[in-house]
Amino acid sequence: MADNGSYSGKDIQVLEGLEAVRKRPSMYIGSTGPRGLHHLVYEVVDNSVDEALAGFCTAIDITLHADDSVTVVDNGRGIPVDNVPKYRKSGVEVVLTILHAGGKFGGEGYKVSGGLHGVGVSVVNALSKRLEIEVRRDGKTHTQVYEYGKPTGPLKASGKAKATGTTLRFWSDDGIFETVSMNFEVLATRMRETAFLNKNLKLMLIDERELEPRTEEFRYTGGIVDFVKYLNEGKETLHSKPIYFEAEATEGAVEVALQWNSGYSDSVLAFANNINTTEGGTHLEGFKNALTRTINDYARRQNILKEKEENLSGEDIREGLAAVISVKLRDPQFEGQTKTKLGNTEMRGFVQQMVTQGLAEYLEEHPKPARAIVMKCSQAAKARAAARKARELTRRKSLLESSTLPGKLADCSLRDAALTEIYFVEGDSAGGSAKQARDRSFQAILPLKGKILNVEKAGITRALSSDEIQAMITAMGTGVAEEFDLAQARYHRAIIMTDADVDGAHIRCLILTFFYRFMKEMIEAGYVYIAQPPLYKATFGKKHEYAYTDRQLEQVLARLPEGTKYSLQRYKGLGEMNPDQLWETTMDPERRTLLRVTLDEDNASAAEVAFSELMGDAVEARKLFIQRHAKDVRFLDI
Ligand code: 0RA
Repeated sequence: MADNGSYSGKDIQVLEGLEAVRKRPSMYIGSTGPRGLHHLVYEVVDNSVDEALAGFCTAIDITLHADDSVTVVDNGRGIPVDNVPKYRKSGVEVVLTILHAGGKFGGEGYKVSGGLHGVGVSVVNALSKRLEIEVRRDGKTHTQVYEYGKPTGPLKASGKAKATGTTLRFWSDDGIFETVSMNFEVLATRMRETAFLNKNLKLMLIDERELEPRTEEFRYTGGIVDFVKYLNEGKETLHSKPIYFEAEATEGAVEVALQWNSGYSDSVLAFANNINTTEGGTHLEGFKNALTRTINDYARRQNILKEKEENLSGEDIREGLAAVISVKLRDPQFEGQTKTKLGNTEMRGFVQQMVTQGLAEYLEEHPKPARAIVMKCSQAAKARAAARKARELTRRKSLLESSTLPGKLADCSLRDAALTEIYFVEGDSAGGSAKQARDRSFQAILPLKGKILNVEKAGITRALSSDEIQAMITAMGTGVAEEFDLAQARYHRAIIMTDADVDGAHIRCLILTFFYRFMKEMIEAGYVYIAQPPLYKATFGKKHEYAYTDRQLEQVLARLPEGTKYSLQRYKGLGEMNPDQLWETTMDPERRTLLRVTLDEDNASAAEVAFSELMGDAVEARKLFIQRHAKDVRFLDI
């Protein structure tokens, strides 16, 4: 036995397993930054969600404590406490100390784990300074404590337990993680998504770190129908209720919900066993095939699409579409670069058949919305044809003109895109300072007239006829939308430089929206940045220091020896800085700080919702969004 003093080969294997996790944490959780830290919570919660999928758990509570530990409580069956003969340990200890043990026993049902993370709770244990587990099962409460992955004693049974369930509290190891402080909003987004995908499961997120504890409850009786409503929140929709189908067979279970809005962008999200399959896969292919065929068939039958007209393309049909496809299967195959592409071939036909049948029925039974949907698709086709023509014209124009670059662009002299950068600057006066301040060998400046067009509202055809937008596109050199080619980028850093005030923030949002909708790959490639001009300059004697936040200013002033006299300048805009100051604070690569703009990969829908709520038509949605995120700018993980 393991605890009679002799050390079995199996124990050594266990320690080596968890030691390997501590040595190379990134191999198991992706990173030791904030993203990896949050994965610890997802891992624990996913295990409880597996209990819910198996039909035994209805509520999960997540508490963020003041000491940065996290507790996850569920009302499932409880992790088995009996001895597992193969390991000669309790089930609890097996789950907590053996890599990938979670799914090994306890059998049937769909599981979240085994996908993207699915590394098992043992990884959380390995990366925690301390972990306390309590299992309520067989009428008793069983507890055990671990430190750095090792049990401090055996699993002890005590007291009576009326209900069943598991409580797990862990203290992330600050010797491994860059930070151990969880972000409420990041976890809330994930919990909301989990709640959408598991109808009726109740998730509570409780933050005890503030004086006033903050609680949010996520429970959606409509499941993915509510998810689609959420994606379309504040938008004008073409039909009042999302269309919904579900089917279950030997292949697994499929649910689809979809609803068109009057906007231009689509958000089609596909999940397999609750894992967001951002690389798509067979379920998404089946859905797209069915959608394109069924809508075209209907449009022809109704003679909205005339005999000599071409078929509507998939893209035309998906314009303004919000959809969620959620499949659950017993043995999911995850492929692709990030293991987020579903490979099971049986799913293509299964989803395709269900959507074809369900959608055809819906269209027949709801002639009014059906007509609105098909008209919208056919308008999209016409707009796309017009936009193509407009783009061809711009291209031809640029071939004819000797200089194809916009007149306002002060280009740099180096031609190697990997070495060069372009500043998008708010206003002509700041543009002028930036032109004087820059190092012209590698820094290009494009001044932009105040508020550029909001491409979220305008749509592609109008956007392409705006001078400012055209200037940005030609300066970048990449083209847009289907014609986008990252390899043609004329600069590998596109830096947004706006005033540090409300207007500046608005213009920054407009430029970010432009990149997100027209050149998303620029963001994905990590080519888009935000410049950070200082807010204050404190001068004392012959010296000066810049401060970029109010807090930093306090720190700068606090460091001054007592009685030192200083003067303070508050910069209201970039224009108030002279070129030298602009160079040393904001543009000099040796001294500046740039924020790289990234999309939160764990929450594909978050950026989508953020942009449409913030930049779209609906004023109410925008107000709500701003109120909700007033203290939190992490919707874009910049
Ligand atoms: C293995 C088997 C069974 C349940 C669990 C694991 C389980 C794990 C976790 C992790 C957090 N909460 C959990 N709840 C349950 C099935 C046990 C049985 O057959 O009764």
